[in-house]
Amino acid sequence: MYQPQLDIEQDKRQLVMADADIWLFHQIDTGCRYDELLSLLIDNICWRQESITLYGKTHPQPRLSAWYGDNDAHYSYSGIQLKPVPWTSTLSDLKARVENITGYSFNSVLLNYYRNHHDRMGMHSDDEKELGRQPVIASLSLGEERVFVLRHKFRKDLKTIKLALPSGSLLLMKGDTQACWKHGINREKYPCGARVNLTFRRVR
Ligand SMILES: O=C(O)CCC(=O)C(=O)O
Ligand SMILES: [Mn+2]
Repeated sequence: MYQPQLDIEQDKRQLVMADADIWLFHQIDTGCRYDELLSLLIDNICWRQESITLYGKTHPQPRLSAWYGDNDAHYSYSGIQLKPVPWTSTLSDLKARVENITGYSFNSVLLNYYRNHHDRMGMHSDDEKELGRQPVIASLSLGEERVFVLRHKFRKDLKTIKLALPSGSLLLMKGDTQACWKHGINREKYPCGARVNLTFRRVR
């Protein structure tokens, strides 16, 4: 497992990588216990299973997802058009906490629900034009620890990075990260519990 280098500040670490600007905050204050927040989100978010078309074939996505945000924060990826569901009090409270910690402001959040070890997310970059150049994405993980994989798009000499994302961690990706790296969540070999991930974004 890749060990990120410690930054001088106690609560966050910077990943030392070429062509990326990634920070990991441990155990952020979410205002309530992580397991309670996880159950609340699993029970109350309007989860959907979208279908994606790859090479002319349509498949259900191997996870559930939901898009919340300001009215005008429309987003599309892999041919899926997303109209935001309005902020709930839980999500706008989490957004304010994440903004406070990171110093960036967001107008939307994509939530992903990995129900078990089969659920996953393929390698991709969050580089849609709505996110602008050098998007800033803050990714909060709750529940089962899963492995976040990062692979450079062009440099074959750089090793694939595997980073464990524990419950309550916040991963901040900015700078050239999306332009130069792909990331994803692999399926796990052995059964595991549920995980919810929230990626706060700013859509233009
Ligand atoms: O679940 C994760 O940690 C990754 C989520 C992600 O990459 C995304 O929503 O674009
Ligand atoms: Mn992503």
